[in-house]
Amino acid sequence: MPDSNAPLVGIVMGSDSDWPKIRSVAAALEEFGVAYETRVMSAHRTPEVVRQYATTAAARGLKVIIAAAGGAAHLAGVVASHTTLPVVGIPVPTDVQGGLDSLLSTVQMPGDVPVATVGVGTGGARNAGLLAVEILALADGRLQEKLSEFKQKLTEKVAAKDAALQAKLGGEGM
Ligand code: RP5
Repeated sequence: MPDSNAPLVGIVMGSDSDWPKIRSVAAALEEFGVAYETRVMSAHRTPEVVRQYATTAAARGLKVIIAAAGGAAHLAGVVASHTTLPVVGIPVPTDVQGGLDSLLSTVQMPGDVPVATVGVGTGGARNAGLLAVEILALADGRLQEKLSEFKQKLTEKVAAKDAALQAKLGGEGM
């Protein structure tokens, strides 16, 4: 019998210094009850570990890999080169124009080796988690239902904010 607690998503990051900047990815997965594992490995400092991880991920039961790195951020691309699993890239914020270096080196993959790159920052990391949930939901009706509820709550939240703003402004406007 398959282990229902076995991780379905692998979160890998280039350094432990990345974790505080991307932990919203894990929070998103937890919201949906998706099991994940978290590892530090570097495309440049430990290339053999990355190769090993990516080439064995599918056989271990992972369905999606999320890879976060900053600067010369090649981790997601290298992981994608070694697996047929979908890979989501998180560009980690840096001091270089907020992480433009990370963004470009994650997103600008050559044709044939896709990396679904999210935005830089907390929202991007959260979206990486949500995208992984959406991928898993293609084959999981329970997750599809949770995603529909999530969308409905978003609608309600924004409607409440709109109503609050209307009340505060009291019909101001031109
Ligand atoms: C990248 O280098 C890591 O993903 C991290 O964003 C950056 C700096 O790593 P540390 O020097 O903090 O370990 O590979």
